[in-house]
Amino acid sequence: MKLIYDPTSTSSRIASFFLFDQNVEFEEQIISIADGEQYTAEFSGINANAQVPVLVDGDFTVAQSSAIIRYVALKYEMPVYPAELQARTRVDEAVSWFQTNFHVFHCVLLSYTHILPPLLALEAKTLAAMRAIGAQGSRKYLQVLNDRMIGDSEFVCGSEITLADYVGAANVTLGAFADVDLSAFPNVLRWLATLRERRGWNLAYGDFERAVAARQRPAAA
Ligand SMILES: N[C@@H](CCC(=O)N[C@@H](CS)C(=O)NCC(=O)O)C(=O)O
Repeated sequence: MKLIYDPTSTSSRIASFFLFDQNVEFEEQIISIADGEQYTAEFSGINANAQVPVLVDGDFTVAQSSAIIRYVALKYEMPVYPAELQARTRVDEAVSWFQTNFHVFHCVLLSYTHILPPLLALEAKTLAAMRAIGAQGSRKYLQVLNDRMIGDSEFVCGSEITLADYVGAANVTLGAFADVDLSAFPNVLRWLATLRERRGWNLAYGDFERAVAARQRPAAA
């Protein structure tokens, strides 16, 4: 099994954190989206969207980070995707929520407007409006995550880690690029601290955390 990905990509970190953390044996093929390596004929042949991550398992290829981790969890019958119908549906519900409700506001409108060149090139007024709408939605959904989804639990769907935590971690941490302050969401902070202690964290998030730290380092006088 091979994962084609870029450690600087949010969607890639969903798949890489999951695979490293769950100790799945896989080959890594790293491509640089900043250098446009997703547009080669070879890669576009694998994923017509020209996006990472992609998983290759023999003759089978699958894109979409949440489909990738679901495929691997089902292939190996992992408890991170519970077999029991209602527990499984809770995980599906949370994954879908992170990738739609949460992602649009917290990631696209709020965070990507601080880092993606095509968005940074927009008029200042447009950019400010997008960030403001994003910030409002981000606060609303962080409150839901804090109070209703994590609550007193250790993970998003209860006392055991599930696919939803791997999806959630990548989405929530992206807010660092927009200086999102999580101090009003103590359950979210506790959950992230738990995830940071896991074996797969540094392997998947090392480059990301260094990029965030470099961005926050004060400029030399
Ligand atoms: N919904 C997809 C999103 C994939 C995606 O947007 N990947 C981005 C990096 S996070 C990418 O490859 N961008 C390069 C491009 O669009 O040129 C998933 O979850 O895998």
